[in-house]
Amino acid sequence: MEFEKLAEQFWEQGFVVVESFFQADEMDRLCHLIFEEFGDSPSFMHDEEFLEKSKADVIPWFPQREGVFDFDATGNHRDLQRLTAAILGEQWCEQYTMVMFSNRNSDGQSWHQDCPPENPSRFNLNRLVYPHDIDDQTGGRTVVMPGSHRRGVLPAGAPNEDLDGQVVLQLNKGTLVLLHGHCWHRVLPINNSKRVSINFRSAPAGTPDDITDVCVYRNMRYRFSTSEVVQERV
Ligand SMILES: O=C(O)CCC(=O)C(=O)O
Ligand SMILES: [Fe+2]
Repeated sequence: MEFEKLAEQFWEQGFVVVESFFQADEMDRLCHLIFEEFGDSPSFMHDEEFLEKSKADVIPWFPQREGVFDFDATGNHRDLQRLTAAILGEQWCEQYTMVMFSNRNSDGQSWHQDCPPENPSRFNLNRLVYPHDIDDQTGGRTVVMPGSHRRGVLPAGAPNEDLDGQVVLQLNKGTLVLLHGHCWHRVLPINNSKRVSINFRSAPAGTPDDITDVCVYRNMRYRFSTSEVVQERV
């Protein structure tokens, strides 16, 4: 694998997509585990205001916090570690594993940055693994804006509109996406199928653990730890 070339692409675009990074049987096993965990009609109580304004129609699960370690081997994949080091340098740190589940016919997620971009060297690195195909039929494709990790704050405006230059990703089972936390991204509405992604979040060495506590949307900044809108944007 050409780690340096992929790292270069990452720093140019703010993301990099590697297809067939993981084996299909490993993906099937994790997908099964996730569907077992969530069952048929899971619910998650983000407060109404957040759901309404962010359209973040997604239920997070942090397996390690519940003593579930079935995802660790995937996160510790040797080439994933190497690619991460090629991007962040040898001293990067692991944050946590977050599984994201979206129900059939749910809204996806509006444009956002995972953390405020004011300090370009303070960011999280999403390492997203897709354990099933996500295409036009399933909906829920991930949309990114190339180069936007260098463009500062996501402009205020309509939370979900198409933006010039956006790229809609094709996500086949086993695809890895590394995505800079300042890179503008969103998830399209989901059709009649469940959607999951697994995020092995990491960051440059020395990044505060709560780096993703405040998320930037086009209509607000939101703090998860206190469930409050910390800034209205117009
Ligand atoms: O599930 C995805 O494709 C993207 C999720 C996301 O926004 C994130 O992990 O920060
Ligand atoms: Fe995100």
